[in-house]
Amino acid sequence: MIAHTQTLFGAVALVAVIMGSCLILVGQLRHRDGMLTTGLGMLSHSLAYIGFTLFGQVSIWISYVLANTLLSTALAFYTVSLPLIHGQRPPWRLAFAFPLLLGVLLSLLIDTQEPRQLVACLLLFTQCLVILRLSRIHAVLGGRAHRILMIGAGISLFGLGIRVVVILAGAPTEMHYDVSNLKQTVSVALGAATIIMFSFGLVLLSRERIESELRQTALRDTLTRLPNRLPILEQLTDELERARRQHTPLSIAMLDLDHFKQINDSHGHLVGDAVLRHCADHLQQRLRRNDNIGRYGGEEFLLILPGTDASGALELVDQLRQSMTQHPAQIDDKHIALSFSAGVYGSTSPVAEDITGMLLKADTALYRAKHAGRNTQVLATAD
Ligand code: GH3
Ligand code: MG
Ligand code: MG
Repeated sequence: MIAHTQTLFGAVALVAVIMGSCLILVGQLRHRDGMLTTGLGMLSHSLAYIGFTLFGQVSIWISYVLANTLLSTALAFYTVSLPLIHGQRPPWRLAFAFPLLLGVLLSLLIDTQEPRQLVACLLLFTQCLVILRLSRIHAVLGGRAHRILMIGAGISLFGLGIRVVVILAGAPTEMHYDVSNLKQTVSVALGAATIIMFSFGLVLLSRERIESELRQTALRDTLTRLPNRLPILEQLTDELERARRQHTPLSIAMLDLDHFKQINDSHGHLVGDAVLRHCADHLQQRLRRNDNIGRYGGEEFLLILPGTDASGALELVDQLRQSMTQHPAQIDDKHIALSFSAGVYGSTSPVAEDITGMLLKADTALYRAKHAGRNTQVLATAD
């Protein structure tokens, strides 16, 4: 099917202007989440296509030089949107150097045909490659939006490739914007697909980024930056599953800081908070790579020690406890001595275990450690 090229350009421009305006409204004129720049990209894209519809009717300065510069400006806006969505500083100068260069080169080559067309294709091609690369770099872990952006950039590269092949094959007039043929129809349709995929991909990327941020905030304790109760218990469930499958031992330890109320009472809650941060950092830095730690409660931490039996766990907790007593927290000019008590439970046959039972045993052992005078660890008995 061969469509009337300029009507097709006009239809795509209309779609782009509607989508761009919606995005600008959603972005509320703030460019922090990348929506404003994405919307401006769409508007620029649509203006470029309106310019193409006027090819042959107005001066070539408007329908070719200005229109292609606007198209390049649209790609520059998409380029800066990617880091903006991630709250990073975008490469403004690099991104907008392309339309500037394109505008200058096309002005210089205005009286030529193939060189002018090839330069436009080459610069737009490079911009799509930059978008392709940035889409990879700025992918959200586990997200899919970057794939849509990469496909969009790929489609655009393909469309530009068609134009280059036709121009190099000696038929540049076939790619004039007022000529209707199958190659033009395909090329403009690919341009439309690019606009839709870029806008959709960037909006989706922004959503994925916000969701990932919310997930992080919900699962991380804001004070200590450790996983909070929910994720550390999920981790325990996963580790228990793995230990069952692989028939490996699994140990846990419940740690509770000694006389923490006194620290709050003598130095105030803010210092208490700083002490908690110190404890979390201290413990985390001394754990092995496969071990996990989470903030289980106020000043209680849960350690998960995969592949470790009871005696190994007891030894590790003893080392952590000694190291904690040897390193008082230094908050402002205060040195605050610290210790913890711990209940340790290790299982060599995790098949028969469940996490509630394991936690109960570790907690009972912790209670005994407190009663034994604190600053010690007690190994839980299997029953
Ligand atoms: P014990 O040796 O028996 O554990 O004595 P303790 O004083 O530590 O007693 P307990 O564990 O019952 O008290 C914990 C205290 O920790 C009470 C609470 O005010 C304080 N706490 C809990 N969460 C926070 C926090 O986020 N910041 C601060 N500053 N204090 C906290
Ligand atoms: Mg305590
Ligand atoms: Mg406590």
